[in-house]
Amino acid sequence: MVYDVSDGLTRFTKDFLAFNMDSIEEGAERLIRSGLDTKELLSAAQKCIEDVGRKFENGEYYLPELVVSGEIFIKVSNVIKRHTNPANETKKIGTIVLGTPQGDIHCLGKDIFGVLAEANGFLVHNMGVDVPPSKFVEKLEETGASVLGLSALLTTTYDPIREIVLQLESKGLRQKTFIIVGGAATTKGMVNKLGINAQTWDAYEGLRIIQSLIRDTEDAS
Ligand code: B12
Repeated sequence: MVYDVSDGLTRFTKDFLAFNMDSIEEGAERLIRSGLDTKELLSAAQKCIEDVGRKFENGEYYLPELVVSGEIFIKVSNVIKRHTNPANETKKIGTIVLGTPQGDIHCLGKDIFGVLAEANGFLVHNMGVDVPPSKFVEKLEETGASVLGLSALLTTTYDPIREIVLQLESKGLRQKTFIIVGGAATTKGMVNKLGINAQTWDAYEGLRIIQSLIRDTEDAS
């Protein structure tokens, strides 16, 4: 029987939402091998995990379901990573310091963005999760990176982001650093509110924003 990508995607979504841990990776792999774009696979997985998040918020699901959904997402991420070609150039086009600020331990979206950025020629310093503001500032000073990528899944992460901006201002580094945030807890409104440069809910869009920034900087110099 001929494999149909649309049917495969429906099955993938069903398996994800039913927490069928054993069939997810194989299903995702088959979808990609049959021509589905990694971007579409990421979007499908993101929709599923957001659905789990909504059910958690409604009280239908509890922490164990949240944990399992994260584990399933990691399996999908592994497939995406396997099929994301690394950049050919040895010369890096820019440097990004990346992390999830203090108090927040969500890492899935940040790590996917990091993989995409590396595959597109950026040097990425992924600092992990629960990173104190001063550590971000130290890393920016040490590496001379011009981009700071922050991931925020909890609304409480606003305070550490504000603190990062303040510390960069006091060190005279704010103007030299392009700050982009992503993750479910972020909104476009944060750009003005927190004094950052950009926001996105989509790793690919984030990459495009940073790439056009690099192009603009090169054109100006
Ligand atoms: C999975 C999950 C978990 C897992 C995380 C596993 C892991 N290793 O990361 C676990 C179980 C650990 C967890 C814990 C908790 N969670 Co949780 N979690 C989720 C869930 C369901 C999915 C998050 C996720 O990974 N999404 C998939 C990724 C791919 O999406 P994403 O992060 O948005 O990333 C995409 C883009 O935004 C972008 N992006 C992301 N970061 C960046 C960064 C840059 C620079 C760029 C350019 C782009 C970019 O690229 C990605 C791909 O396109 C969300 C629900 C939701 N709607 O998000 C709740 C959610 C975030 N969690 C929530 C809560 C409350 C918690 C807990 C407090 C629960 C508890 N009682 O303990 C703890 C928090 C612990 C802590 N201190 O951080 C709430 C937050 C509510 C709020 N407004 O603050 C949510 C929204 C669920 C809900 N609806 O109530 N969680």
